[in-house]
Amino acid sequence: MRYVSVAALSHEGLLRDHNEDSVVVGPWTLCATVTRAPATFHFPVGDPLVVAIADGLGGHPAGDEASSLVVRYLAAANGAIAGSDDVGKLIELCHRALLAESRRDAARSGMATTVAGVVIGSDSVIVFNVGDSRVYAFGPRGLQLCSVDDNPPLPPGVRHTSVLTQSIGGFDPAPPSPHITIRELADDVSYLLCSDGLTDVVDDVRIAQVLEADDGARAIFELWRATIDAGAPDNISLALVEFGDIAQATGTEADVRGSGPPRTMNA
Ligand SMILES: [Mn+2]
Repeated sequence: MRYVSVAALSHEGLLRDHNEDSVVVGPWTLCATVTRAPATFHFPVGDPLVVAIADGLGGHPAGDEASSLVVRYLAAANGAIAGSDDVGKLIELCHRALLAESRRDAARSGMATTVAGVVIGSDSVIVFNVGDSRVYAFGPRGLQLCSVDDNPPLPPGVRHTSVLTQSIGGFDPAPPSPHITIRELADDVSYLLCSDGLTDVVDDVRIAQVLEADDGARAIFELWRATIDAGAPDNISLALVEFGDIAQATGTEADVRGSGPPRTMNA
């Protein structure tokens, strides 16, 4: 049986005093809290599975609550996201919910977040994003950026900006236009989701090196470590989505058991 494995981590970084990123892995959410180590989840391939990262906007109030709201909405919809139309509707729903929160409480006025994620189906992967959190595919063709950064054009020599051209929530009542693409599911292509806390300080070449050398929780740990080594000025959230087959896993387990010394019943 084919399965999806997801390793994920969220960390405040070295300069920020708290984490405003949130993560959803199927029915599980991590709402603006911190994991000290990657967590790993396994799901059968079949029912739709949503995995996403939301980065609450700095400079706006309640970024942690904005990102938390979005991952909670996605988790609640997990399993019922039938296609890209549903993803678009969910993002619009999140936008309206954040605007309502903004109106209800002046201290939260303009609360906003990015989102970047995938919905894994039985034979397809929906990739979606608003803002500058990213989704990469990694496989035989190397590392490929699948999401579209909603940043304005940068002047020559400038690599990064925190300015976004659209977000979920914020001051614009019109809902954002999410970037949504559908890809064929391939077992040898994995997906890395990350907030800009990774990509502002670790370049694509280094990301590809890590994904080439490691997988699962080890790869997530090494990407986190590369960010820390680079000073980790922002919150960092990562999720790596990979595919496997339970038949292979069982074979490995049997091999390991078979290679050990014979067991006796005497405890
Ligand atoms: Mn960020």
